[in-house]
Formats: sequence, structure tokens, C-alpha cells
Amino acid sequence: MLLYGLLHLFGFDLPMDELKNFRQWGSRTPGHPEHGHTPGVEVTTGPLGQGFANGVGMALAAKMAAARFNDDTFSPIDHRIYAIVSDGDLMEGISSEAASLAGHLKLGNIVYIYDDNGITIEGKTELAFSENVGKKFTALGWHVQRIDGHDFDQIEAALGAARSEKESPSLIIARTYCPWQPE
Ligand SMILES: Cc1ncc(C[n+]2csc(CCOP(=O)(O)OP(=O)(O)O)c2C)c(N)n1
Repeated sequence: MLLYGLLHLFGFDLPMDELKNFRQWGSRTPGHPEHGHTPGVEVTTGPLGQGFANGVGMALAAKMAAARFNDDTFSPIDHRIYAIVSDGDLMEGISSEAASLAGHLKLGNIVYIYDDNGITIEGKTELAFSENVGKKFTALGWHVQRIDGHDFDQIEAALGAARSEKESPSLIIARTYCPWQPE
């Protein structure tokens, strides 16, 4: 809904009636955004892990374009790929495959924040997910940081450190909680 609201405000062809029809049959605002269905939606999402891999593809495309167009005097292509990824995303095999490639290719233009909130649809992650994500990503060649995801100063510092890291993709493991999660 946040994406649709922004597209509406930015002037895409997504009138208020479509926002009111959020998630309704036949609307242009389905629960999972679809490329080719809604103006301004550039990639189909829905399957967990897909956005993780899409981001790696975008980062690789940026590196390839930079290699062709940037030189010592002018570097028009210097953007980064930011994403928020979740427990469900990291459970999916596609994330590990894409993370492996990103580490191998040293895609230092990636900055991913992992919302480590310990909860998924079926309940606490410990029911099905206990791998050490930090160690795994370190092994894959990523720059890994751990922070309190509710501490703005730590978030800002971690983003700065991630931006300074040019040789490795960055994963910021942000420990968060959801209000109904039992300790
Ligand atoms: C590949 C895939 N399998 C299953 C689902 C169904 N699904 C939607 S959300 C979700 C769990 C999400 O948990 P998490 O990623 O931790 O998000 P959070 O609960 O923290 O918002 C699942 C299994 C899906 N979208 N994609």
C-alpha cells in the first residue's frame, strides 16, 4: 500500500479509486505488485527472496554500466541498491544463491538491512530457522554488521559504514521486535 500511495502522489496513472480498491479483484492494486499490471511497478514481487535476488541483479547492472561509462574524470553511475529483507526472504534458497554471486562479484554497491524480528507467519522463527545468518553471509564474502534496529544512531552509523565498504556487499542485521512477540 505504501508503494501504491507513493505512485499515486508521484503522478502515475493510479487514481484514488484504485487505492480504495486495494487488494480487490480486478483492481490495479493487488496485494503483491505485478510488473505490467500497475503503472510504475518495475518488478513483480510476492515470492519471498525474489526482491533479494532482484536487488543483486540491479547492483550487477549498475556495476556493468559503470564499467562502460565511468572514467577518472566523470562517474555518472555511482548509486547503491538499498533493500529491507526479512526472515522469510533469507529462508528462501534463492537468497543464498544470489548472495553467493554478490559476494563473489564484490558488489559493494549493495546495502541490505535485515529486519531480524524473529517472527514469520507460522510463529517464531525458531520453529524453522536457526542458522547463523551473520556467519553465513561473512562466509559468502559480505560485510556484516549487527545493530539494535530501533536505535536511530546505530542505524545511521551502520548505513555510513556500509557505504564506506566498497569491496563487499553489506548486510546490516537489525534486531527488532514485533509488539505481540513473547520474549
Ligand atoms: C516463496 C514464498 N513462500 C511463502 C510465501 C507466503 N508468505 C508470505 S509472508 C510469509 C512470512 C513472512 O515472514 P517474514 O519474512 O519474517 O516477515 P514478517 O513476519 O517479519 O513481516 C510467508 C511464508 C511467500 N510470499 N513466498
